[in-house]
Amino acid sequence: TERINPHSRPIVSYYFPKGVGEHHYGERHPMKPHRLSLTNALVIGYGLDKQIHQFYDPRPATKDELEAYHDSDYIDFLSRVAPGSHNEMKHLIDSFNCVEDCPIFADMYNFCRMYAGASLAGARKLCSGSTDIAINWSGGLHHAKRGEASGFCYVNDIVLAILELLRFHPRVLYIDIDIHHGDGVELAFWNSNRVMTVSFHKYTGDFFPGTGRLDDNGGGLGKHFALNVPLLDGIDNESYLAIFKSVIGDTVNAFRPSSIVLQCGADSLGCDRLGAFNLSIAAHGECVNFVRKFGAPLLVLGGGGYTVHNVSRCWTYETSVLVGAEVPNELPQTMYDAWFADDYTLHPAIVGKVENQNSPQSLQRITTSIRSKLRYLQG
Ligand code: TV7
Ligand code: CA
Ligand code: ZN
Repeated sequence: TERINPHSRPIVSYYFPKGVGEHHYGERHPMKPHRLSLTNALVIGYGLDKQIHQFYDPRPATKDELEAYHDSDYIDFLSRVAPGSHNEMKHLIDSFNCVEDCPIFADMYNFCRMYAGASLAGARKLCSGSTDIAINWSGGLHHAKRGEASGFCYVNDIVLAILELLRFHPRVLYIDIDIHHGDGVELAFWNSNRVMTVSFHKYTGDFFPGTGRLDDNGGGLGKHFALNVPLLDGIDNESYLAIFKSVIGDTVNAFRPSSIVLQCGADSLGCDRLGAFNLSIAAHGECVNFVRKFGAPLLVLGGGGYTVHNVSRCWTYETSVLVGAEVPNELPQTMYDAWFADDYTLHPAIVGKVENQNSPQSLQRITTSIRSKLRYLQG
């Protein structure tokens, strides 16, 4: 494992709450926290932990910390509910949307405290100026609302981390490459001109959560400070990278963020169990590298990703990109070898079966429209 460029080594802090990967949403549920254990094993297997300045087991967030954004009656409920308390709490369970997508599972509240605690610790480390990049693959749960769960997300660690960054940073840019719209983060900062949100996502009438139109751009003081890039199935590396670099390059130029939060949902990879984009791990990682190169204090988070063996490869590769290390394509041996028995490489051929539904014309129209929206920021 060798450094690519020893002269541009950022200080990288990595947050892995011990035990976070042992939680289970349920047998048939697509969200598998186990992918976090796989990722961590690969990161250590490659020896990347030795190139990371601090490898933390952060403390779980407290109730007060969660209530910096969330309603206290909702956090009260999360702290009390347990599998089996269904009957007496049926009404509350429904009203906080803890059904189907967001089931109540064993130790759920601690799971939430762990992933939120890790994002908060990363944000605080960035605020203190003692790290350049903070990574929390267990975070990035972008759908959670102030008073309810949504889309596998209970607590919005991203909003909490951005609120923390805002104590020291005048302008925070949030970028979301999960295939789903980052609706919870957009909503929290809809009226703010200090947080600019940019989400790339699949947008059709019925794909979850159904929001994130090109012309949804914030309100009040926050008008023009939300951007949405609605895409269709099958988008390939070349088209995605072109639109990503154009939109993010223009946004950084116009907004001049003092720090950046990047949600790296890996359900935008080809062959995802829920998504149908067609990105390779290399292209997903190129988005991360493009953002890294702006050199702004950077909080990197996980998110979705439902083909577990590819998600952990992707986030391992992105960890190597962020520390500036080159790692061999052959995977290191870990206790999870059986998961990677397909070909034991970091970059397997991910052959999506979906053809690109995005025409060059439709992508050009989006790029041009966003460029003109950004002109409002300069004024
Ligand atoms: C960030 N898609 C989260 C993405 C959240 C997507 C959805 C499922 C799903 C849930 C299951 C399950 C599933 C195979 C897939 C309209 C519904 C349809 C629940 C069955 N299998 C992120 C949320 C999305 C739960 N929800 O952005 C238990 O798919 O489309 C919907 C809503 C109503 C509820 N039903 C699904 O990636 C982390 N859910 C199997 C068991
Ligand atoms: Ca997104
Ligand atoms: Zn997603």
